[in-house]
Amino acid sequence: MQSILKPLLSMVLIAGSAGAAQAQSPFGKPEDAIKYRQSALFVMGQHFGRIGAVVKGKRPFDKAEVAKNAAIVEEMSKLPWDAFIAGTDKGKTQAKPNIWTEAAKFKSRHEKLEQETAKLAQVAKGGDLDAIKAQFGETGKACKACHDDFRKKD
Ligand code: ASC
Repeated sequence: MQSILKPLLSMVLIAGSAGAAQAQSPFGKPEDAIKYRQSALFVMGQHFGRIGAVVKGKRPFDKAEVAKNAAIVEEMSKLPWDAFIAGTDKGKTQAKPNIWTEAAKFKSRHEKLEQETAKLAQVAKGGDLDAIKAQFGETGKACKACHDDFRKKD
């Protein structure tokens, strides 16, 4: 009896822990993870673009508005990364498979972005347009560095 129960028990335990590991993902479906990260990146792009319009002189400089946009950019820049879960290089996504094979490089890229957006939010609060322009440029470089390596062109 012992000899039958033991392997059965270990099978149950293995199945249980696999279930627990899967339950760690907050996303119901892989498509939801893709939609989530695209949504955060889209909102970030919209608000970054509004600052860009000011930087390019296409929209009047309103200090409070720029600060608000920069705070949203900072917050959004924290969100997409946990949604790059395994298996989500397939489907409606421009994510390149090397996100998962060069994970450390991808992490350093998004951490750089998060640092630059935090600086942008800080500088925007100060209200110095020249400083905002400079930090807008640095933040854009961080966007581009990641896109160049990890986003499909199409
Ligand atoms: C944007 C936007 C991006 C970045 C990138 C910067 O406004 O939507 O993805 O800037 O183009 O190089």
